Amino acid sequence: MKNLLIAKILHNIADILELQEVPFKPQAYRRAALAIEGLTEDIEERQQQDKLQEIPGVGGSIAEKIGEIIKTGKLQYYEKLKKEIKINFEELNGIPGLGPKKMKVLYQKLGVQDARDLERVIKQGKLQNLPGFGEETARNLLQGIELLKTRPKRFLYAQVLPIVNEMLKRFQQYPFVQKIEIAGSFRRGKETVGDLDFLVISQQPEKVMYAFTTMPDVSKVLAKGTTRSSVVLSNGLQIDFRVLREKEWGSALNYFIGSKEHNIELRKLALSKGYTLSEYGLFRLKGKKLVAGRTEQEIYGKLGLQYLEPELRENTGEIQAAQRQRLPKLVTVKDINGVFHNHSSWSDGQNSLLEMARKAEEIGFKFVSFNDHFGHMGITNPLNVKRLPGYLREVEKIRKKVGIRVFSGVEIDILKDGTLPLSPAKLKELDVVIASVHVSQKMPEAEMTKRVCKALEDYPVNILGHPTGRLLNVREPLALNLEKVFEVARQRGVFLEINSQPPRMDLDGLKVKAGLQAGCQFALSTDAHAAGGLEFYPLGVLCARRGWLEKKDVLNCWNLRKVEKVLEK
Ligand code: DGT
Ligand code: CA
Ligand code: CA
Ligand code: ZN
Repeated sequence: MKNLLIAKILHNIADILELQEVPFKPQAYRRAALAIEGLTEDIEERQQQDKLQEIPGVGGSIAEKIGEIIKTGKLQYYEKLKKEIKINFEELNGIPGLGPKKMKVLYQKLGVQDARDLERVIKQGKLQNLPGFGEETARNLLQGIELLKTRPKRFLYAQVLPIVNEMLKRFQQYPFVQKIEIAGSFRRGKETVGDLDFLVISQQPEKVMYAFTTMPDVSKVLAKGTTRSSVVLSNGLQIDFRVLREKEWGSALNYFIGSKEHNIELRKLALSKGYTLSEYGLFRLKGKKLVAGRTEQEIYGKLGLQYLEPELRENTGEIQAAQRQRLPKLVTVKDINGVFHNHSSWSDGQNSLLEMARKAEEIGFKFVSFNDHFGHMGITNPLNVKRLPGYLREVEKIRKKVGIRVFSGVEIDILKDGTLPLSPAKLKELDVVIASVHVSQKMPEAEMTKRVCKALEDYPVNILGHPTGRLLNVREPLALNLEKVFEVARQRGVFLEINSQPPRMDLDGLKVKAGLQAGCQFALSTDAHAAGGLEFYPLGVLCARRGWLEKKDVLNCWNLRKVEKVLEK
């Protein structure tokens, strides 16, 4: 699961070397980074089998660096490079629209070292006069900086997932750890997390805290005690660790899974029933006798509630539903029979259709749907009327080579005026039509809403792709009246996409719930641009669960015959 982290570091190295005008090396790092993104298996397995160097672009020196990242989570060479260049590379690189070439010009001509410098030169009107920049670039960069400043520093779920898994593995191995679980927003499956919260049972808390505060990737110890410690990792992520007693495990787990809003409601309910609830247990108000605390089930039970899955605990009506025994039976990862919306090298993907299909089969899917870009966009190498027949023929060939159902289709641009660049008749020949907004993303709400609704009304669309268009930490959602869009989608039988790509997770749980209440149904997509991307479908399942969905609400859980039938246009 470290594939993406490693690819990211190698990409950044390529960028820095490019900035330093080092010849050839940047391309080598770039090539290795792209190959690792497209890898169909866990890179750690490759390393264990001593097969890193079979990856295209990976020679002895890069293989060694990959090993270091796997072992320590970071790379000395990269840290050194970052110090060598006089600019805050990661900060500048986080500004949308700013690449190494521009960074270099900005540093050489205007001495820009970080986002603050950049903001200053734009406001002074100095940047606009540089060759290759201009007013529009200045405006976009300024907007990007604003976004950086106003957003709290939160980590993507997928970014911290390998860290969580590694921590669990590491601590489960220690003989002095009886039990360890992750709580907080991560446990609730939120798209981003502020920090990580672990809970531990141990008879030797000193040993636990020593092991925790001396982990290889710790850059700072914020607090160290026997019941509670906090550290910051080199990437800036804070981790809280608490050691508990067994009799309070359930109540502590309940408290620290949260959310805070859920906790507050639950305490109110407890009080109304003559109890008080805290992280130490559920107590009778009179006499303070402990009534429950070992397990969460016990606590919810005493309060007259069904057990609540962590994903539901956001105080959006779950406690009332649990009182009436009306909680949904949430969809699970195992229920997903296949995934929609995947890209191949026919547009902007890294792997061939066959490689993607084989990976889907290996994961155990019963079907996979290919939806390469179709439209006018330059950057994504989209399909067009001329290339479409060849694409469909290739999909046809793939069908004979794998043992799963392969759907053909496109992800087609919803143009500015709400039309699609392919006729309804042609679209009907495809198995799966996904329509998405990629171009002209800045439009007033009324116009944008009309545009999206028009596309769904005038064309045979199966799925509305990444409905809000928001990219976590990078791009705000489209100005869109979702209520209206949901209504049209429901009338037209268009499935709302739950996109599993790490920076998307779009629709998110809350919006999924709103769509469900509006009577819509959902399709889960991976939006994979490399074979490895197919593995992120559990992220979409988290959104579905946070949105209260059951199997019947998610197309991917239906049997194949029913899926084929409902896709007919
Ligand atoms: P995050 O870290 O911002 O993504 O969100 P959480 O939910 O992980 O929040 P965090 O780490 O501050 O605290 C973990 C849990 O502890 C939180 O979900 C609920 C509980 N908690 C924290 N502060 C309070 C509080 O002031 N009141 C109550 N009732 N619970 C709290
Ligand atoms: Ca947290
Ligand atoms: Ca915390
Ligand atoms: Zn898209």
